[in-house]
Amino acid sequence: MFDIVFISPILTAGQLYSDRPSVACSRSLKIPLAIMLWIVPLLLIPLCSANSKNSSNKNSQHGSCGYSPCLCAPGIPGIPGSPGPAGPAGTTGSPGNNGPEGSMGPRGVKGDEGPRGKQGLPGTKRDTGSRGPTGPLGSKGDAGPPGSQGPPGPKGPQGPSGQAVRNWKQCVFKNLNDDRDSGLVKECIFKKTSDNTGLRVYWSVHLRIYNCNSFCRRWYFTFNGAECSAPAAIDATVYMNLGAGSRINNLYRPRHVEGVCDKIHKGTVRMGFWVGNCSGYGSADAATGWKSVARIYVEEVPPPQV
Ligand SMILES: *[C@@H]1O[C@H](CO)[C@@H](O)[C@H](O)[C@H]1NC(C)=O
Ligand SMILES: CC(=O)N[C@H]1CO[C@H](CO)[C@@H](O)[C@@H]1O
Repeated sequence: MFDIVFISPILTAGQLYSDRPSVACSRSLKIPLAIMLWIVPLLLIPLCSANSKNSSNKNSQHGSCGYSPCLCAPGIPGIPGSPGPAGPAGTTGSPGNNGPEGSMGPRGVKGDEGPRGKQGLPGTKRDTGSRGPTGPLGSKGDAGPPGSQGPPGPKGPQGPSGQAVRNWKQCVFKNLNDDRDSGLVKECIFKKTSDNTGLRVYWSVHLRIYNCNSFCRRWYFTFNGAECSAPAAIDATVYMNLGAGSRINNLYRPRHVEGVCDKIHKGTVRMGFWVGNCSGYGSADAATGWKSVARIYVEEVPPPQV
């Protein structure tokens, strides 16, 4: 009741100064409401304090002094007024400060591969550098294992014809017993293979002259009917100074007639063994071969040294 009593005069004053009562009423109500919110508590405070003092201290002077007005019970609070209209928009505030830096975001996914770049220009050729120094000789390596045996090589070309294969022949005559005093005793046919080679020949047999004094017989070779002339004849002689009458001898002795004749053409060569006169001596009794084998040996030999 006290509150309303005090507020009413204020409202009345507001109405008195207003030209339009209706509007002024709402206006007067509005302003006092804000003021009331201030004034009511101010008015209540002393009342409450007086009551509290009363209740707290019975012996105080105020308690006894203000006891009578506090007999009135406090009124019920008034009905709150309706809210006023929204005020005009405030001016734009100044921009605030920059906030703190945020934490690093998650790693992005890998992008697609870019297109292939264009081919670059060809580089310029540089001059050849100078030769470097020869390096030191390396150490000798270990010996490798022996290799397997290779296949046999091809057959080589035939070498030149030499005298490795000897060309020779012998003609043998058993129990010849040729008693002629002159003429051809025997022949042996030989095949000579070269013009440059020589022919080595010999005759080996028993020869004899008989019943004569100072007589001689000669045995010799012929080649195709002619005695050797390169270098000379191949012959032998048997001479006896005394061998007739009381000094008769019948001397069969082995004889050997041998030599080499050059410059005989290749081909067939008729080797002849003859008996005849010694130069300067007449005929005499001769015999060739007796109870033994007579032989003519022929061999083609290389040319002599120069
Ligand atoms: C051998 O000598 C005899 C006697 O002197 C002679 O009659 C004969 O013609 C000679 N033979 C040859 C081939 O010269
Ligand atoms: C109304 C009221 O609270 N009165 C009090 C005043 O003080 C006396 C003494 O303390 C109290 O007994 C009363 O109740």
